[in-house]
Amino acid sequence: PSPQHETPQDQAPQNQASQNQPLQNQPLQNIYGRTHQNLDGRWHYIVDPYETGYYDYRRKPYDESEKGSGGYYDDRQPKDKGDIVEYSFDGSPTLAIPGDWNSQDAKLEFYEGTVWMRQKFDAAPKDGKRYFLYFGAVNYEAHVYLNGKKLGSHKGGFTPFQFDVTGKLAAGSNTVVVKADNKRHQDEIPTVSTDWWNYGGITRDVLLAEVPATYIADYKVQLAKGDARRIEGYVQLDGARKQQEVTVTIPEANLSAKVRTDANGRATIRIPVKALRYWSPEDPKLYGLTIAAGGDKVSDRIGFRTIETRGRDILLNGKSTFWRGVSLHDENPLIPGRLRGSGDMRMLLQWAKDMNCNYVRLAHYPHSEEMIRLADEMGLMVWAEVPVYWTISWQNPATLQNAQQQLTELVVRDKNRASVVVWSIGNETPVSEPRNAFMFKLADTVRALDDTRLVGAALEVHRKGNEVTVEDPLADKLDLASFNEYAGWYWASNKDMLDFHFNIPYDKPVMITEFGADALGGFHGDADTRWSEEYQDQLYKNQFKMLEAIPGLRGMTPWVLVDFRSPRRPHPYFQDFWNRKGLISQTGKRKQAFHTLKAYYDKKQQQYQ
Ligand code: GCB
Repeated sequence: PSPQHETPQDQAPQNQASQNQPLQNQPLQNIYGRTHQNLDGRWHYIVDPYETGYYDYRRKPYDESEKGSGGYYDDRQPKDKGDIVEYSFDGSPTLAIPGDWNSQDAKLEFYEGTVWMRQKFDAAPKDGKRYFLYFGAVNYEAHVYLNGKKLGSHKGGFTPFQFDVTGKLAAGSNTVVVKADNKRHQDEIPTVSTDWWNYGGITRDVLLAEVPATYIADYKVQLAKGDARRIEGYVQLDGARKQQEVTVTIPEANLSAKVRTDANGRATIRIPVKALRYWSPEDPKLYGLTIAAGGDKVSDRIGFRTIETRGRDILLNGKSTFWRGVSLHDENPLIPGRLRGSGDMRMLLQWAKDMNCNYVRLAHYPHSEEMIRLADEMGLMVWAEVPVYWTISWQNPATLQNAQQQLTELVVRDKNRASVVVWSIGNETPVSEPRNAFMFKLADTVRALDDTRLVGAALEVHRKGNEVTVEDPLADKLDLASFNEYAGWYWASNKDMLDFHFNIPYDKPVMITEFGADALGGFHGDADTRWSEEYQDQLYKNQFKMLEAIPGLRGMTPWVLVDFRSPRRPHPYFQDFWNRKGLISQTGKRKQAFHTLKAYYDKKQQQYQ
């Protein structure tokens, strides 16, 4: 049984997707390309720190009792003047959805617990159609109720899920209630300690999708692994009549294919190509594509490119590249809060482009589908990651399942995006036998799901005297020698960091997934004064000297594009609960090191022209 995604009726076996079957309740591929109604907007909310709306006074969940009611999801009104109801969504305040709650109510800035949210919407369900209620992301555990009945639950704060609501929608007014709980737990993914704000709530879109009785549930259309001359993929139908003719067309490239799905609704696609404009950051060409089958039809915009490594080179469309990157969180510092729409997302990605980046590390968890689509369109390669971060419960099988589930949900969602070049299975996980076994399984999981992209992880370094090296059996399972190193900040300083040198014992491209220093924007001192812009700037200059001496250096994603909120950073003057390693300050102002990194990237671009 799946602890991550349960429905009352049936439960999903894990990792079905790797066996070429859709996940239970797997979201429709390309949800934005479907007929849908948007349920975003103002949702009434009730803060419920004791979970009074979920458990009765004997701590039994109402939704597991025979009556299945009594909880806040009933959205009950007093029957008459003698009736007692101790909650009311009507008259309770509202939150903008999508949007975390922490940034919308001062009382909730540090809150971790349960909040109930309610939205009403009108529906006109048609006979012969299927309906899905889709959530882009809810952090962390969501229980969802439609018209007082439970649809199911989902764990994992950054990936989408949906419920089949065919036959459950009322003609006219409907009520959806979500219980979101962002409490941290040791056995969850992520675990109790991280270095980012634990924003709670419905942080991405809520949509009601309508599809025909037989519908295109999923598809993959990408170049075959390392083969620029062949498009390869599949179409997966679901619903009433699974055996259908499927037409795939890419008109602008003069390509099309007709295939027939089997009894399981599955068809393989293979299309030979002669001439294509390959996707790259310099020319982020996307082709319009249409898939039609069994009365359903869906359109997408897809880029085609190959990505592979050869020795220490990374080849994009066969050409050696240097990845001029930066790391970023899903946070708008100007709110501050989670990104609320494509305007916020464009702002961050444009800041990266202003630094002459061709690449971003979307740390430390899946960012939104819209973000990846923007990267496709704007020409930024993407490192996509799951929140397997620091001290995970390596020995707990349910925790492993959870990590595999989140990884699967990420790959299932973004597998058609040319911008995604690396799946990252974790960050700074400390080497030990149980950890190695856990991480090896994640590497196997992701390779079984998608063999057309690189697999990475942000590893750690070890120091032996003045030598800095990577000693991690996980490195053998990865395509990149990728690691974080904090020379000059957490160890050594600007004065002595250049006494160290790197020795990276892998015949693989070296990718520095993090380095950095805190600087409070506008605070000035000399290059030895911690927290000053000058210190950060000098550290970047020293880093370039050290890193340039690594023979296999093929890219980096310094930490981090912009200052971000973190409960781990309480210093009253320099931090005030912000991590200050941004190249851009909390107010959007560029620090000195921004310009230094840009100048370095301009040079690297010339070198790799
Ligand atoms: C790291 C982590 C990152 C932190 C950063 C820091 O190694 O991967 O999440 O925010 O260091 O600032 O300490």
